[in-house]
Amino acid sequence: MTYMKTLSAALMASAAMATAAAACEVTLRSADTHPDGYPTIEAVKYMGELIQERTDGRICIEVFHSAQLGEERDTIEQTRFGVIDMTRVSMGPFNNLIEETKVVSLPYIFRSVAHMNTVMDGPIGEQILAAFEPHDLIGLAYYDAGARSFYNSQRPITSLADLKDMKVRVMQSDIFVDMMDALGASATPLPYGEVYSSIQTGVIDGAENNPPSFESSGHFEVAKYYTLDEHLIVPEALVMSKTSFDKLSAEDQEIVRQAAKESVPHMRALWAEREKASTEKVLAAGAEIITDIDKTPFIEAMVPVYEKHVTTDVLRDLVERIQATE
Ligand code: GTR
Repeated sequence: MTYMKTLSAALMASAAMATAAAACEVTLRSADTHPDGYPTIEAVKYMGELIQERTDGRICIEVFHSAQLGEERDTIEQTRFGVIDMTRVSMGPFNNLIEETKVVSLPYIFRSVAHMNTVMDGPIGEQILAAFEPHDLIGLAYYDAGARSFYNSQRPITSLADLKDMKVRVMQSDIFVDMMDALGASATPLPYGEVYSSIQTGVIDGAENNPPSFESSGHFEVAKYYTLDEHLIVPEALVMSKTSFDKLSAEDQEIVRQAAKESVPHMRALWAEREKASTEKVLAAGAEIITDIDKTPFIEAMVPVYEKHVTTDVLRDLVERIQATE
């Protein structure tokens, strides 16, 4: 291509983009802590494409990745107050705000990721989504986040004894602090963005997460021992500000809800691919993945956590129904 042709092609492309952007009467700003390309980000972008198509370009979503709009606790607050329109976060940081979310954050409450998906796709998932509304949030969908396991910079964990007295970062929820206590370790609740440097400088020994986060955060570079004890299977939530939702017509609200629903299978497919790719990447970089671990003592140690946190009839009923779900 000649210089002039390249230039006019570039000008036409930017004019087309400007027209598309101008056509968006409403741009919903959505926050996420993960880097661009992560399955949750791509799923919300996909949802945005569906919405744009179905509203003839009137409504768009702009995804702000890499915690550009803040850490999860902040984006939840900002979404409640309508400063941000949407946020995609783990259910963990909701625990101290919305009682029902505690149930899905209990260690070993789900027998497998498939069990979690069945529960969240059914009436229990619906009940928990509805619990967001009194807190000025509209629960739109659940995403998959696999299972979370421990990693650290010190030694391979093959039993509870190896975990003893280790300083481990957890998400900011009392359940996770009590979980670490029950396991004989010491919990350090921190925002996600502070974990890398805290391990690197020795403020903490490690953290816990799923393989895609272990990889995309770079934590594997500073904490190479990763033990697949799978103590938490916490679903992720995509929530919208009630203030922003109420501004949409009933028809547009339905389009948003439906597009969120349709983004779920797309997300799950991306998740499966990413889990595999992340595992390969960390192994190639020298991480050690310990799979030979007896989970029984870990599961048994959780009794006091359930006793302390499952304290109301609503929570007891949810726990029983989850356990009874095949
Ligand atoms: C990730 C999750 C994030 C965030 C992060 C954390 O797996 O997708 O939403 O919760 O873990 O540990 O803070």
